[in-house]
Amino acid sequence: MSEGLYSMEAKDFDKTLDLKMIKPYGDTMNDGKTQLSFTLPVPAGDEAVEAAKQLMRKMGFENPLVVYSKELTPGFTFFNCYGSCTHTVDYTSIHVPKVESNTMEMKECDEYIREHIGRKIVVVGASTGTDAHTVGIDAIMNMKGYAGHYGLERYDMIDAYNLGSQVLNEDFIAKAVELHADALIVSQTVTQKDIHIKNLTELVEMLEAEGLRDKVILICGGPRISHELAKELGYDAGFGMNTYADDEASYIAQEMVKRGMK
Ligand code: B12
Repeated sequence: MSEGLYSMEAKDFDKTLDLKMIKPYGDTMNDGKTQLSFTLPVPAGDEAVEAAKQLMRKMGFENPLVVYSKELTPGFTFFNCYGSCTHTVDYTSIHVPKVESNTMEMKECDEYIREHIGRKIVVVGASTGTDAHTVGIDAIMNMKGYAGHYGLERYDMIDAYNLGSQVLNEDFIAKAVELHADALIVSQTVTQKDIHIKNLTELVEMLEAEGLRDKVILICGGPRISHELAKELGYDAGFGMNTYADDEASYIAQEMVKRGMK
């Protein structure tokens, strides 16, 4: 084989995996190769591309490369870029708080409720405040479910009430009281200007003011909700992306048993 680039063999590439110092992988281990995109509030042109590269260097990327840029609307340019990340993280020191329950399939969960609680659980759900997104709460509650996981309405041992979207916190609470809810589940999708924090906090405060907070299991969910955030806001549990009705029904049932709720 000739000298130069083509003489490189697999053995020449870095294959070191150090979990205490991980960084993005592109072609070879530890090359740091990353794709990112962003918009800058300047018109398209050479200066805009240079600004994007300088910004990437400040973000810790070596060899910044702008592979695509387009002015979206006058004065705002969008960039697709590549660069090599210079930072690493210690994967071995990471601890992510998670909901602690065993996820059971629907039939198993129904059986668990029948055996340990002996009556149907009442779950009231809504997408609250100004949030108009219904697909998330429907994925959890609708009879047909989502991605092969049946929703709560399908469970024999759960009475599920989906109130839809843009439900005011006061109306949500009133309905929960009327239906004698065991669990309240809230979906929040829009997080612009932290509207979800304000809305979720208001619900907790209203429940506390009415002396209801400790009487229900309170859960929130959505694409940008984590269990950690939910706990901080005063919820019992939080569920994010790629969670299904099974996760939530199992948590509610096991939590009710833990608390001795009959
Ligand atoms: C469809 C959609 C809409 C539709 C909603 C229709 C409907 N009936 O729901 C319409 C067009 C109305 C819409 C409007 C808006 N939207 Co919109 N929308 C989307 C879109 C494309 C998909 C969302 C979705 O349906 N996902 C699928 C579901 C299944 O996923 P999910 O919600 O994450 O749910 C899963 C988990 O999160 C979890 N989960 C969710 N809820 C709950 C609840 C509980 C209790 C539990 C346990 C679990 C759980 O379980 C689900 C299954 O795994 C997203 C972009 C995207 N691709 O995600 C933007 C997006 C959410 N929308 C966005 C925005 C900004 C808006 C508007 C404000 C736009 C505007 N300026 O008018 C308005 C909001 C109006 C309002 N008042 O709320 C932004 C939100 C950005 C942010 N960080 O806040 C997004 C991310 C788009 C973007 N990239 O900018 N939108």
